[in-house]
Amino acid sequence: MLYQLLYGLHESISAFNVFRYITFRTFLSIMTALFISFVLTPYVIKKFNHWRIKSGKREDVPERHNSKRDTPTMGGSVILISTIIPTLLWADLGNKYVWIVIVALLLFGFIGFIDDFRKLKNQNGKGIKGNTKFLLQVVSAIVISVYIYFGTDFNTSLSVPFFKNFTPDLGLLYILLSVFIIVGASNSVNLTDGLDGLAIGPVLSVCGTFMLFAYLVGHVKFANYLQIFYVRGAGELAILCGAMLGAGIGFLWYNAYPAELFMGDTGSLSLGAALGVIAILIKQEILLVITGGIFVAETLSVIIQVLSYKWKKKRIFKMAPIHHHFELKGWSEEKIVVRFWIISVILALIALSTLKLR
Ligand code: 57M
Repeated sequence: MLYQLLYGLHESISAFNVFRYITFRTFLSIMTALFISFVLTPYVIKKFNHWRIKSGKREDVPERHNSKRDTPTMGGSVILISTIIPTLLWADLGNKYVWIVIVALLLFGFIGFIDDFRKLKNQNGKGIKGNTKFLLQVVSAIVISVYIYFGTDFNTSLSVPFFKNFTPDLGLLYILLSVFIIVGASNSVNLTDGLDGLAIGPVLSVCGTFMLFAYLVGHVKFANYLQIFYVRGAGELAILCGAMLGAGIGFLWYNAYPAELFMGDTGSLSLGAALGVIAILIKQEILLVITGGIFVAETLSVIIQVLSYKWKKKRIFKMAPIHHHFELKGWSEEKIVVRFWIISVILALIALSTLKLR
């Protein structure tokens, strides 16, 4: 909104030409998100404590988690507000891609909210039924994917990191892949969200990586030079990624050990889905698997554990997702989280190397 307003004045005030630049608006978007997040979060923590919006008792958890039952949850609502407002202020609102990600944030945020709300009401950690939640996610992902396919000039070829000449065209099958990526990313971030700062750290590294990629794929000269797909209009997503980055950093300030606020499913489901949608829109679907490697590892640990228990009646990990395994091995929460962050940063660097190594 401010972008349209201020840039609209550039003919009378030439300095306002600066609002044309995505880089400048991305910077403003990060700053606005940080500001909203730092102002709003302490207030929300106070209110949520007062209204007893607490994460409640969990069963069979590593012992230390019992002290966390009074930590307020649903902090994802602040992340959503601090992401969406700066995006509406600084992005080009005529850009379809920006709206697709906003809709994904809202749809999945709403599913997460219903789940968090149910858990809160029941006070036994039980939210909406697993199947119902999954169905809602799949339906939302289908709506988004079908719109991307039919409602935009979408290129259904896959970009394979390290192989510039291998770009298989999936055609209509792309919708299936897209649904899988969105639902998978949403649930993976949710599974990872079990220790203070554990999910938001890798979300930030993926988001930062995508912010740069969005800018590059949306810029015809850079895209041609780097031999990546050019996606006209995708540069505006850098502004949204910037907002998510600022909102996430603001949230981490309070979610860092010992957490004063959890994001809840409102945050984890929506952030995961948004990262999936952005990966699709900037044509970096496979890169999401590399840069979001922590989410992939957490999910694989659950799949391996469940399969191994079903077939061999034996557990591979002391407990899945894998962060619980390290907890039960006696690692401190801070050590696990910081090490997972370090791995995320390394993965982001590997993702960046794909720009040149192809
Ligand atoms: C939700 N939620 C946290 C908080 C957060 C299939 C199975 C592997 C599913 C998995 C599962 O339910 N995972 C998703 C994890 C919970 O946090 C809330 O939930 C939101 C995210 N959805 O924002 O509101 C607790 O996590 C801790 N936490 C922090 N800091 C944070 O910043 O410490 C969260 C955020 C919080 C807090 O204690 O209360 C959660 O873990 O419940 N299930 C599991 O993870 C279960 N694993 C399991 O059953 N493993 C089995 C098999 C099935 C693979 C095995 O290994 O044999 C664990 N969950 C529970 N108990 N409740 C195991 C122990």
